Amino acid sequence: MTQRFYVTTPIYYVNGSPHIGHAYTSVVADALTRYHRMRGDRARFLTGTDEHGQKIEREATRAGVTPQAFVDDVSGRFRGLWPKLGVEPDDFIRTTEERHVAGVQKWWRKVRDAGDLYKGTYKGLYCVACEGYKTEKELLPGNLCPIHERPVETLEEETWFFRLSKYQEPLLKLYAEHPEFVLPETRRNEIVSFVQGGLDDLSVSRSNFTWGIPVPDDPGHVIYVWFDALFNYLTAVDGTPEAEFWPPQVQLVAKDIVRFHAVFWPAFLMSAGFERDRLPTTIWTHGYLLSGGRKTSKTPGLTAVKTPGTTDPTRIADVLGADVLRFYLLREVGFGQDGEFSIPGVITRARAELGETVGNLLHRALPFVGKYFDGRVPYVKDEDLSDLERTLRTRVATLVADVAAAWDVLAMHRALELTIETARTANRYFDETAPWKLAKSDDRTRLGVVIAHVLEIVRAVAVMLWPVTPTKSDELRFQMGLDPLTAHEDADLWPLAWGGLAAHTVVRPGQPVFPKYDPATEAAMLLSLDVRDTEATPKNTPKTMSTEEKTETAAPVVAPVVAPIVAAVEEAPAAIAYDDFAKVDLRLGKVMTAERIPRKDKLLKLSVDLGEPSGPRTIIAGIALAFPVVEELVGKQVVVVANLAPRDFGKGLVSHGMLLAAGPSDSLSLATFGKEYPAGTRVK
Ligand code: ME8
Repeated sequence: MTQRFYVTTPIYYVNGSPHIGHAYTSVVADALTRYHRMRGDRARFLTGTDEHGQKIEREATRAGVTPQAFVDDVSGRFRGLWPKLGVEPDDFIRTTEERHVAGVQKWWRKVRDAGDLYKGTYKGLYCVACEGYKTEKELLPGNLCPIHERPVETLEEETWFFRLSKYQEPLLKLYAEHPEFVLPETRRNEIVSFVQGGLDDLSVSRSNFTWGIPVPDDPGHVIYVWFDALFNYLTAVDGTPEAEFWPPQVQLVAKDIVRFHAVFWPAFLMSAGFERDRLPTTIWTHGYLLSGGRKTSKTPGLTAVKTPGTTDPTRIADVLGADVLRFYLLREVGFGQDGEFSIPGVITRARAELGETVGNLLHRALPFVGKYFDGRVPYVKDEDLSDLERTLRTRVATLVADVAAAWDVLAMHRALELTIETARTANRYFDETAPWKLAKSDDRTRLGVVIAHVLEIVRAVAVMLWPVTPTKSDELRFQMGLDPLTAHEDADLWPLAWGGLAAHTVVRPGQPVFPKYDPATEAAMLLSLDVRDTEATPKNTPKTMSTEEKTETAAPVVAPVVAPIVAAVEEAPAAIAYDDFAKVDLRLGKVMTAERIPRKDKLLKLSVDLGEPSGPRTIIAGIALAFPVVEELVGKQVVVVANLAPRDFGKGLVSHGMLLAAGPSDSLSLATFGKEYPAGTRVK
């Protein structure tokens, strides 16, 4: 049955050019939209640009142009990027558009009429880079914003306040009754503990600059940029709770702005009269793409620290190809986790999984069709199937269902892993059945069975890859004699049934679908993307064919090696006996609370549940620089050295354990497992 699917990305600030972090969220939204469309759903994908506020006004002044000229230029760069990445939003909203300005003023009046706006004076701290209010508690030493690491400003101005405090209980009820409202769970825990900590009323107008939407009936004020921006999701779908595409099923955000989306946004909507079933279904928070260990960012000073290459998505897509980049973004980083973006990594993935596994499968099979079956997909009778084919079909059917199930819960990395596993399964079947030997033995029936099965699996894989690599999937389909995949409402194109590639279809063999990366081309690619610091070290052993297969097919399959960035190797400590290792009691714990310690800028005080009857332990951990937003830690599963002697940090601070972590102190990651286990589980 056709379902409605409305997905949004944040609308991006136009204070600088788009980078790979923006590309990431938009590629995810595009892939999800394509997935839903190919399942027969009625889908809508919205993105756009956030163009008001003090930050933009200042950037325009710095550039010596009017704010309007400034935002027109930068917004155009975002809009121009999407076609280069194969990203096809249904709408691109700009907050300076009349439809949005009128919509926001309408919703302001609704909120005002509900009695939730009142005038007062705001006195406090503000980070212009976040366009967000800060409390002293959350600042880094030196009065720095924990997200942007830049000094905050002190504001004192007349303002309209929104009665956010009134929504504390309704919000907590929302999170309790609809745990799917904030995903993943760790983010929900953070948000719940933030709201439980108490909500202050929120200043929602500014009066000391003018680049914003005027407050209705109060011309001295402009609407706070987040009140303005969040309503874009509504104003873009014609602005009523009843609109066809309202509410959104998935609102994608990175963790820096989850609080705006999971706390302010539903509170604004409730105030404007939206019932629970008219609120967004899920605010889905993903992690950061890191470059050189830091979040990729428009703010100078936060980008690459070494030379891991450009973060300009246009340049990367121009050199490596949009589909290959899209595949990497969704495959490499577990959705919800942080991940280092690596240009050599894009090439490695593309070569090993798209080229050597998927492309190779097609180019291994097609020559047999030309040589022995008159260029047509062989006809297979049921009675010619062996147990091998029956097992293969069952395995593929399971994988196809599992891939869909992973897409349905936004586990795209897993969906792609299983998609590639489907191709691997077929490659193994090909090796096992050795069609080049069957060709020699003149067993045309058996040869036909094998080749038809391999091609059918390539078809299934191409379909499952289509949301991510639409162009390459259609190229695979073209060589198999199929038309480009075209989604229709009500038509589920997922390869659930065997046999989508009809017998006698005329194949159209051509060049390898995925690029070949010979060492010289690859080195040139890396250099043109500013990646230095590399060593030409072979990483993967290329897949080779037996000599017999080679002579049979003469198909191009041997892919050359990539030059990965090689991490510095530290000298290994001396070996220890197993008994020595066994003395270390490693346990899984769950972080219950996390707080900064005054005047200790590197340390955090955590209480960690190890499932002990005595209750959670206090652990003092030197991880503060990597977790500017301490709430992020709450709910996290961590690995604890549980039998370390207590360590006294003075002033009553005693640590009863140590966390395992890796990486530089300002971007370290905590050791964890892909799955949740009960607190206290032994790590062995
Ligand atoms: O916050 N890794 O705009 P923004 C992953 N205008 N995603 C990243 C990223 C990174 N390194 N860098 C950026 C704003 N993003 C507001 C939003 S919505 C009503 C207003 C992505 O230009 C990610 O989606 O700072 C993040 O939430 C968004 O860009 C922030 O974009």
